[in-house]
This record gives sequence, C-alpha cells and structure tokens, in this order.
Amino acid sequence: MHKKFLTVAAGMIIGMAGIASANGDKPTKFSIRIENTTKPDAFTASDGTKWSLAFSPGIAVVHTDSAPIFTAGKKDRGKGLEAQSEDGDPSKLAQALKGAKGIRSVVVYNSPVGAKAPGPITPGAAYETTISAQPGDKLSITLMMGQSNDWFYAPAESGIELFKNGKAISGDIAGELMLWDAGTEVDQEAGIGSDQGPRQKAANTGKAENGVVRQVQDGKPYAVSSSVLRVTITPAM
Ligand SMILES: [Ca+2]
Ligand SMILES: [Ca+2]
Repeated sequence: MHKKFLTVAAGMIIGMAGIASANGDKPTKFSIRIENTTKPDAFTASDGTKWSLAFSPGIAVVHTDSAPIFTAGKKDRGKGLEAQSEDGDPSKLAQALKGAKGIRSVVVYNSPVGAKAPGPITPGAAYETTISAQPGDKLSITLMMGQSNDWFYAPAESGIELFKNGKAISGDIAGELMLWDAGTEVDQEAGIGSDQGPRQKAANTGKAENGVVRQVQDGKPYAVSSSVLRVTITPAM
C-alpha cells in the first residue's frame, strides 16, 4: 500500500513537470525595435545652435535580478555603465553582465538597421534585436543620450516585466524608459558641451562628477522618452 502510493505520487510529479515545460517554461521570443522618432535639428541650445539628437548602441538584458545595471541614488558600480553613458560604448557593461547572477542573457545592438557598421541611431534610424524570455523575466535596455556628458535612457532599475498575468507584453514600451544621469561626469548644456559625445577630444573626457545615478528632470522634450523614441516589442506567436 505504502509503496504503491509512492509510485503514483512520483508519476503525478513527472506528469506535472511535463506540463510545466510544455507551457509555462517554454521561452518566448520577442523582437525589439528601437527607433529615433526625432527630426534633424529639432533642438535649439541657449546660444541658438540647432542640434540633432542621436542615441548610441546599447544592450538588452533579460534578467530576474531586481537591479542589474544601477541603483537609483547610488554611485555607478564601475562595471561599464560609465562607458555606456559617456561614450556610447556598451561593450564593457555587456561583458560585466554576461553570466552574472540573475542575468539570463545580454545582447548588444550597435548597427542601425540598413547600416553596414556600428554607429548611433540618428533621426529616423532604428536598432533591432531579439531576446528570449519566460514568465517572471524582466527586460532592461540602455542607450546613451548622444548629446550629453553621461546621460542614458533605461527603464527603472528593476526593469520591465515581460509577462503580465503570464501573457507576453507587446507594443510600444518607450514610455517605460527614463533619462538617467550616471553621476560620473559633470553636465554641460545638452547639444553644445565640449566634453559631450560628438565633441569630446577622446573617450572618457570631461570633469569627474562623483555623483549618484539619478533621473534627469530638466523639463526638456528629450527627458521624456516617449517623445523622442519608439520601442516596439513584439512576441513571436
Ligand atoms: Ca552628470
Ligand atoms: Ca565626456
């Protein structure tokens, strides 16, 4: 009697595991398209200079960790966010995250759609990439605000839930991104600062800030992600 019970119970457990892997645990593929929706010369600096906004290469991270890239109100961790946000180079950050605890996958996007080489997305241009995730997984993406000293676009530190009530999300998620200051380089006026991405003499040039990661809220249109970006996420059915 006792032995028979154990056999039945084991059969039930195996059966349940089979169902779980056939449905809940099967990864879902998502495509992600990150598009610069601004127009050339859309911005005007205080000295009258017209400037265009571009976004740098970045990473898409699928994670279970609650703050894989930064913690708001804390100093940069020194794991590559500085190069991402000051120079638009995500390679160090990608390297630091790959294989880390709570990180499922890291993918770098660096070549605009239709371009033959890596580069920023200028007005109208887009990056595309794909990820794979399962219920419970979250997404973080990064892009440098190309006309800044150390500003980057990313969601809240905890990332974006890729499944709501077990169902894969879809549509434009640009509204979930925010503009962050990495706290690593002193800010100059966006679009004209001599130590900013397009104008600095070399990578990692500019006055050190020794600040904390915090949201940029200067009231300018570029501080509202959905007014400068479209980020379309589409699950494969
Ligand atoms: Ca700064
Ligand atoms: Ca700089």
